Amino acid sequence: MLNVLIDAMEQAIQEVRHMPERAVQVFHHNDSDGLTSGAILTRAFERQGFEVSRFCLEKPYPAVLEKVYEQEGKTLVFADFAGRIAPLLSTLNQGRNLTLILDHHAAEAATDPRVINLDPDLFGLKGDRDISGSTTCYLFARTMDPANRDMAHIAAVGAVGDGFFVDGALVSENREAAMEAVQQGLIEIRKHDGGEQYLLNTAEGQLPVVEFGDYLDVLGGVGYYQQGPDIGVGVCLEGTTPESERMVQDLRAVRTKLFDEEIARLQAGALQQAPHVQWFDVETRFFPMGVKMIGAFCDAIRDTDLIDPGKYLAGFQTIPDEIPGFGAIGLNQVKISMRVSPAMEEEIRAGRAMGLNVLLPEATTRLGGFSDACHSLTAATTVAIGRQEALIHEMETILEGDVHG
Ligand SMILES: [Mn+2]
Repeated sequence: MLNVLIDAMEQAIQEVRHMPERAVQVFHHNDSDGLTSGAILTRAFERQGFEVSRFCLEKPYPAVLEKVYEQEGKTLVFADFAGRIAPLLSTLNQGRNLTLILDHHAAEAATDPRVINLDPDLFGLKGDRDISGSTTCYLFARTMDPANRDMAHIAAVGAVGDGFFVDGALVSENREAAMEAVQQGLIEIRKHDGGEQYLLNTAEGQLPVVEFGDYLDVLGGVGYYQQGPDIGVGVCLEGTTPESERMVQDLRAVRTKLFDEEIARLQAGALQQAPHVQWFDVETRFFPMGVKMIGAFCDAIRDTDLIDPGKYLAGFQTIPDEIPGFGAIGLNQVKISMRVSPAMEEEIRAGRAMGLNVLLPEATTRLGGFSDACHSLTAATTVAIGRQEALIHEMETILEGDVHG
């Protein structure tokens, strides 16, 4: 229920106000929903006189969380991730810091009273339909101060960026935020046959929100290790600048160049073949792009004649031992992203082939890796560097067992 969520936000805000330091640390995701979430929270807390330290993370890696929770007496806010790992944060926190979670993914309740999970999933709202991370942060900001209504359009950008539409239109709380922005003259909604188009009214004219979401995704994903997220948060709050325009253009060119070089390597025989899985390892060649790019690259090649349409596709990318703004950290992990061809997509949908949401987490767990976002047709996890072949081998073992069992 929305009322219960707002009440819980109200109480959490009281707790924040009772903290001895007027300072918060905001940790947020690097896609368009995550950047808009970070922007909304930063401005809302600053308006209340808080000093805000903002950190953009591609994933809430356990090693990063352990370092964060070496602190004591701080106010920590997680946005657009961490809803599901509230029990882990509780274990790390042990009552020592005030932790707020403003996520919208499937969530679990916290077990430490000083970890307050405000994920709407725990309050009967659907995070893949009704409410984005940005809209969750917007509701929180508005509860803190009604003046934060002027960020409704930023919430709508995040909601469109995450792409959760019903019959081509935003619904529920996401729609409320968009309508508020329409009333303020910051967004225009155009109806068409397939649903609605959302347009941002800017000083330079109208900009489709879908395009602006992609702009933010490039800054946060491709530009992750080059201050892209900082530029992206600035763009959410102040609009685009010549600097941001130049950066997005450069980042798109870098992405094209690095993808083309990798395609050439695959054409030259870099794609390795196991019985059911074809795989490759870009190692550190995608740097300085973020590790979201290995998934984007798999997407780009999954329907080409580079790959065998009858096998699963897996790509590895080494995760740098560095979090921008946070410093060096020994992650020692490699990310694996998996996709399938359109033909295999049909097999999985029909239940004739194992979904990636079963295959990859199972193999990853056997190697003591970290599973986060796994769906039946797209999945990604991390394992220790050097375990790439072992992971492929585990998947083959699981698939053999499935075939003969
Ligand atoms: Mn999101």
